Amino acid sequence: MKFSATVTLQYDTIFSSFSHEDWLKGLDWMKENGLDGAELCISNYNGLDIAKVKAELDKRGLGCSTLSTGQARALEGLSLIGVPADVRERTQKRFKEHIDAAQILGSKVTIGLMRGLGTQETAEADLKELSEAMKPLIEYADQKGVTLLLEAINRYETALLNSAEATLAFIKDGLGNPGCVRILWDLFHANIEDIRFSRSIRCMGEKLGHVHIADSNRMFPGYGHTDFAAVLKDVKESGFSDYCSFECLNLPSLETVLGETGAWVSRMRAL
Ligand code: LER
Ligand code: MN
Repeated sequence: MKFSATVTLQYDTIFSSFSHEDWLKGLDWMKENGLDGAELCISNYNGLDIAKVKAELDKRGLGCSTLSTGQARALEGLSLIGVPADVRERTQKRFKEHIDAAQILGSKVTIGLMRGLGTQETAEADLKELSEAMKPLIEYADQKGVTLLLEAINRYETALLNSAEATLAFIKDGLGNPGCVRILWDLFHANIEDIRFSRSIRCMGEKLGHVHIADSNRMFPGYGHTDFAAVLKDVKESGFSDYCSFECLNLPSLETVLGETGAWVSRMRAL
């Protein structure tokens, strides 16, 4: 099992302990605290030199776990569903740019809120639309050997794919179970939506591709009520050896996150 944390390259995010200007300091901190890689938050590729980003990761012996892509939904209105054809095409183009970058970085690509939000009333049609919009992305990712991560996100943020089981059902029945699509399981969302963590782990099996770590209240692990030792032991025993990535708020404080990450990761590795 590997560990990473979010670092953002262009726009600040509540999920990183570093501003975008300080992304290199963020990488230094990750290295110093025994993380294996960085989850990179990228909004667009205007003036972004991916070869340079890769060189900075390599210099520190860090990998890249996945590309976090959702900023462009809020900043540019990009979405795969519920938008005019030209916006959907721009969104597909952006995801293809992410896939190109992921191939260079050896990472995966997250499809989170930039898939579109849908509504409960139109969910069936929304998922059909999503399946169609994802087809060219799946074909492209498959050619490039890149994994797409569909994130299960709670009902207060989107009407679609809220639980691990709903996301798994969509991958199998809605997409035809392509090998290059797996699940991003975020423990904050799972705490709201899933029946039991152990049941989700068993259901997802090898379709689990990436884990987001945050406590039940989205604070740093240990400051809510999730039993991380039990969950991560279960995840490890299921055969998962990929990334668990911090995506918690800087709570209860920035100092806690910066000061406790290294020791927490060591404890989790020893499970
Ligand atoms: C992104 O990974 C996520 O978990 C969403 O809640 C962001 O809004
Ligand atoms: Mn997440």
